[in-house]
Amino acid sequence: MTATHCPYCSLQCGMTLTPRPETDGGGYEVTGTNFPTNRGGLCEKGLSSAELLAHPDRLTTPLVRDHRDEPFRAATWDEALARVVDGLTVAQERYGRDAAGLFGGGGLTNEKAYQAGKFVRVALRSAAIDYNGRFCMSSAAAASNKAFGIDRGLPFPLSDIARADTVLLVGSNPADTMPPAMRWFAAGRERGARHIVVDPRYTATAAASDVHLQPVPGTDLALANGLLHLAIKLRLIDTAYVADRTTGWDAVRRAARQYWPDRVERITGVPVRVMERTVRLLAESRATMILSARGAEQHAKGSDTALAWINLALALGLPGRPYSGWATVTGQGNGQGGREHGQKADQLPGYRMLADPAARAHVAGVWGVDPDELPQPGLSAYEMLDRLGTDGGVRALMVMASNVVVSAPRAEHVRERLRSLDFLVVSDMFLSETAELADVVLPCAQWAEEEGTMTNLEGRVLRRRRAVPMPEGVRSDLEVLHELAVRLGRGEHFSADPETVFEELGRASAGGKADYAGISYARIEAERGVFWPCPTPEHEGTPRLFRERFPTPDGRARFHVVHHRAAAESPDDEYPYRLTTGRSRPHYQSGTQTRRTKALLDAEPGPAVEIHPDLAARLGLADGADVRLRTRRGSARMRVRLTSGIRTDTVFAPFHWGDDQTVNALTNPALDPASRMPEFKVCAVALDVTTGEDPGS
Ligand SMILES: Nc1nc2c(c(=O)[nH]1)N[C@H]1C(S)=C(S)[C@@H](COP(=O)(O)OP(=O)(O)OC[C@H]3O[C@@H](n4cnc5c(=O)[nH]c(N)nc54)[C@H](O)[C@@H]3O)O[C@H]1N2
Ligand SMILES: Nc1nc2c(c(=O)[nH]1)N[C@H]1C(S)=C(S)[C@@H](COP(=O)(O)OP(=O)(O)OC[C@H]3O[C@@H](n4cnc5c(=O)[nH]c(N)nc54)[C@H](O)[C@@H]3O)O[C@H]1N2
Ligand code: SF4
Ligand SMILES: [Mo]
Repeated sequence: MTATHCPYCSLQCGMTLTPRPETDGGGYEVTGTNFPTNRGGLCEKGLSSAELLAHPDRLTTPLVRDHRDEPFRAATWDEALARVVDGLTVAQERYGRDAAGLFGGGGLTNEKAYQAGKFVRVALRSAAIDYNGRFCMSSAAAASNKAFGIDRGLPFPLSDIARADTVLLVGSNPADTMPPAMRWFAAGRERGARHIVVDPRYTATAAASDVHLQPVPGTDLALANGLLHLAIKLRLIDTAYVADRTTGWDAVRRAARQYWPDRVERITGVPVRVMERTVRLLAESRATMILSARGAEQHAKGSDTALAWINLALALGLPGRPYSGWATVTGQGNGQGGREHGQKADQLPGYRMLADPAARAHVAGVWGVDPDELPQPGLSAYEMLDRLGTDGGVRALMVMASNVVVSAPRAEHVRERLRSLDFLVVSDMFLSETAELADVVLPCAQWAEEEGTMTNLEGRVLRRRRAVPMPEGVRSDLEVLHELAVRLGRGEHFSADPETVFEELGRASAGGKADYAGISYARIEAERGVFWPCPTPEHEGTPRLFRERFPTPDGRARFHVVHHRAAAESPDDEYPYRLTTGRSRPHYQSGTQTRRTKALLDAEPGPAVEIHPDLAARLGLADGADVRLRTRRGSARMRVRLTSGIRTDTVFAPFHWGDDQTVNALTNPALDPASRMPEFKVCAVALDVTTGEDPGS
């Protein structure tokens, strides 16, 4: 029996894997452990995760092919890696260094994320690296950095939620996306805490709360400004806090005048009296939290929206107060660590910036290279995908831990761009929809088969331990990157040993914002995780941030003036409804893993689009009917699920499915100017009633 952590979301629930006797079907029994975040709890995804370790679809040998229209054939690692090196170097010789690139993932361990960033900058000497976290945390990250000078999802331990008197969740549905976290919300409510949910749908999370605000998708910024306007009018501002701990209030106070309640009700659809009740609950409790997630952030104005809620939190004096503050709920398993160690286009380890000469000098020193050798910042995730195969774009791409054909916006276009590449290599445990397009597929180890560290939603660095042997034929991404570096003639700069890489990562991060220098494998083990920043072995780590000061040059948090604007696409005669997208409880992300898990597939065998019965009646759609969703970018087919919990002008669909059920065939790649986040959460859609078996034709 070995204690490790779940392969899926950022809660990183503690679990043990125990071999089950062959007489009992074999495989592994998964049990939740008493880790501080999940306290024994696991959701159905974690519980069923071990089924994939020995799944019949599991890749256990590299696959190659000479032409994309041929089937794959099994190859040796030697041949596959030789092809990868050849694909990358030929593209670089033909088109320049930046023609070879890597698309990474927030599910990768800290060690792998660090190694991926270093591999691209040092072994390939290319600028072309970004990752799927751009589609996840980037708006919240941009806002946190601007306002607080640091980007750590929760600036307090998860269990603090139980101690808050008022919690507002904006665009966050933990009852489905992090079920075991609900214990902390439930504990708060038992103490009498009030919970408020802002979501166009009446979610399971909303059902467990006291107040539900149901805005038009894409209007959270106006709502936050409207609440601020009311807080000023009702004299609820914490003026002492604003004076002592912040800058920029006067301009924000003036800007808030434009958000008088009637106007905000017209924009958002939230009644004035509900806004008044909300702002009183927020201001009049001793400990108040505002928690943000993808619903508010995955917009072309996602970073300004996050800033608007931060403005409200600062005006009410919340950040740094006990059991209070603004926070964002990180998503992927290593969504937090994945954004700290340099797999982002503009970033170096320790959350340093690639364009900063001092940062370049420090990291180049640790890497043993000349700072001038390091490339400058490259393109963000969608921009990289959009330009694949074009002049100045990437021609040979490695995809590691992302299934972009399903999860990137405007997915059909992304598929076309991938097809236009000279060379595509995908590392995955399964033949994902993206791997199906590749020239070379590398079979990677699964979470429980290798050592590494993850940084959970609280900024707690934890050890994901090897619990089971790695099947023959697969390799860890860490080893693969090391071996490729060796073959590219840069092997002396790389290691394949996780602990060695972690120690180097610590040195590279030293003095940076996300400082891991004092964290070691032994400490993580002994202390059940260590919170960064942790600059020295003597430092105890930092569970709570902002107590005395903010990590800005003057120690103060910064207000920012932000204004409402319409979504990039609004409903019209041709596309009359709003589509928003997100998650359903049994499935995870692009579905590569959970669509292969029996219990999860039984629980939800296909995607369902949620439609209000009034809208359905107007369209003549019955529950369970087939419907085709159509936008300016493409179409997708789905089953109808009637629910009176959704707005009548909005439909919701999950993005966990591929082929002609790919929701991202529909979504709008309009990008946030600061974070480069696509507008996953709102676009204009038409619903076509279909008949029978093949609604597409
Ligand atoms: N079951 C499951 N759990 C997961 C994942 C998964 O794929 N499946 N993925 C993990 C990852 S990577 C992430 S990032 C997290 C995401 O976790 P969440 O952010 O909780 O999940 P989402 O479903 O994307 O979005 C949350 C809510 O936003 C609402 N919403 C949509 N548009 C708007 C809007 O304009 N404004 C507001 N206020 N709300 C809106 C949706 O109705 C939805 O209920 O979940 C993690 N956990
Ligand atoms: N419409 C819409 N689209 C969205 C979102 C939305 O809300 N709506 N949410 C966005 C968000 S928040 C996110 S995080 C993205 C996520 O979307 P993706 O980036 O596609 O994430 P996953 O499905 O987790 O992809 C992980 C892939 O890597 C494989 N994998 C898992 N672990 C490893 C590993 O250690 N190494 C390697 N090499 N492979 C591994 C898995 O089998 C899977 O195929 O989707 C985004 N797309
Ligand atoms: S909540 Fe997240 S970490 Fe916990 S078991 Fe479920 S998927 Fe795994
Ligand atoms: Mo995410």
